[in-house]
Amino acid sequence: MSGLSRGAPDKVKIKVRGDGRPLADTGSEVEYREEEKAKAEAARAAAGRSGNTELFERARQVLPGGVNSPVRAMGQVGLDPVFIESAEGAEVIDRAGRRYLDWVGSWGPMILGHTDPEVLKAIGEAAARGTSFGAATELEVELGEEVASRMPSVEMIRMTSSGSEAAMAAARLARAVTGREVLVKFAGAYHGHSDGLLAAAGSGVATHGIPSGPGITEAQAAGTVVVPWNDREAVAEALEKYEVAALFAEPIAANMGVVTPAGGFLDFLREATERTGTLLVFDEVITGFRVARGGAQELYGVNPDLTVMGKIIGGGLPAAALGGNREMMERLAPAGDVYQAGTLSGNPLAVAAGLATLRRLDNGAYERLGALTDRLVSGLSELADEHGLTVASAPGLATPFFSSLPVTNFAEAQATDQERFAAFFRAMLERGIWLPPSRFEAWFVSLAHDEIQIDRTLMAAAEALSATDPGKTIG
Ligand code: KE4
Repeated sequence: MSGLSRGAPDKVKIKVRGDGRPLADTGSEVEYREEEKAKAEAARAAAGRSGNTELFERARQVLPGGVNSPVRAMGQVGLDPVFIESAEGAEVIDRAGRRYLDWVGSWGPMILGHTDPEVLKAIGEAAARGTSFGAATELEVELGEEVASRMPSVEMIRMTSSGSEAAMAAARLARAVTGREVLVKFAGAYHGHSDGLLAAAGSGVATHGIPSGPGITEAQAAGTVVVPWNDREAVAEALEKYEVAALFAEPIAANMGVVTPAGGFLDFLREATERTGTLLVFDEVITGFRVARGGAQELYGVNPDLTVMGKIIGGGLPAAALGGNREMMERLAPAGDVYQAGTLSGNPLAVAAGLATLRRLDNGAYERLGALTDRLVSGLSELADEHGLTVASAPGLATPFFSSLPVTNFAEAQATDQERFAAFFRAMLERGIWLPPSRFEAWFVSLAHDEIQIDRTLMAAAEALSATDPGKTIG
């Protein structure tokens, strides 16, 4: 449901539901949802389908924690995971037919929203030609050309099926190119789950408070130096003390919640790595093609040596990539001697979905995404002032932190109020708003969102914050 409210007047309190029906004058979102829940439960029971709880029990028999990726679990917010059955535009729909306004967007790929007709058409046409060949295809070349035309530092890419794989390849290539071994990463940054990069990671590792140790060798752990985000002294010290192959950074951190680089920090990283012969790796799996047409490296005008990309590049299907200049990238087999491979790398369906998505992301799209983000963030910031919170954001990304102090690094993100966040999450879910179930993640804005849905989100947030703010009685 997009376009319904193009240019809705500012600050109008829209009393409308995600499906466009007017909110009953007296009814609150919670009463509406109770009605919907009762109807949906009855329909499900009649259809003889197991409820969410039973399905979760079944899932836990065959999937560790009942999920295939930890961040989907909701134990950390006091719930069983809600199983989603379908999605459409800016909404996801659970198995009981309940619709939720989606601010997760599959953790970033769905920048056009779900079931975008052009993306589905591209996938269908590709599928009709076969789903995987294990051979070179023309579309992969087109996607490489599209990415190289966008990312200032990228002349060539090597595709993988996940961001973790691409980050792992970046580490191996950096070690081969520099002849060095040590990696430096920031506490709270998440570069996927490869052994050398899992130390003090953000995202699901932070969410579940998991030590990065089990199963990782002493050597691997010792080979990774972790420093605080936005800490110039710590970076300078690490680069002086160790022979560092690569420094990994999310140029805008988004796996400790959104934490932007302090002024000049990315320029400092570029200068400090150049000075010490260290490769600078920007992990743009989240920021790439989202914060700007050419990612954060374009937004900040800082060119890394290698770029890790993912999410949007696959348009919702499994695809990711490593990118860099020709000289460095041609060290990768078969052009060079650094081995990297993948059965489904550059899969025709994922490439078709990625190309269809990227080709829609023109300047107008980024202007719209920025305007939608601004509307959401200004509304959240007003509420934050009332409730002693802070809000961080970047184009297409936002995180409300449950802290009255701005968050500049992972330690400060960890100091935010987990219980208040969890209560807020549950109150928003009751009101039909689907948020990332972790305070260490970002809300992902999409082009399928519109002003009415943003205002509905803000209305729900106002209710949810009032209902869960220990310092405020419900108005
Ligand atoms: P994947 O291996 O999940 O495709 O990408 C790993 C990755 C690498 N770099 C960054 C900056 C990332 O954010 C990610 C993955 N992001 C998480 C959510 N923040 C994915 C969700 C999940 O783990 O299920």
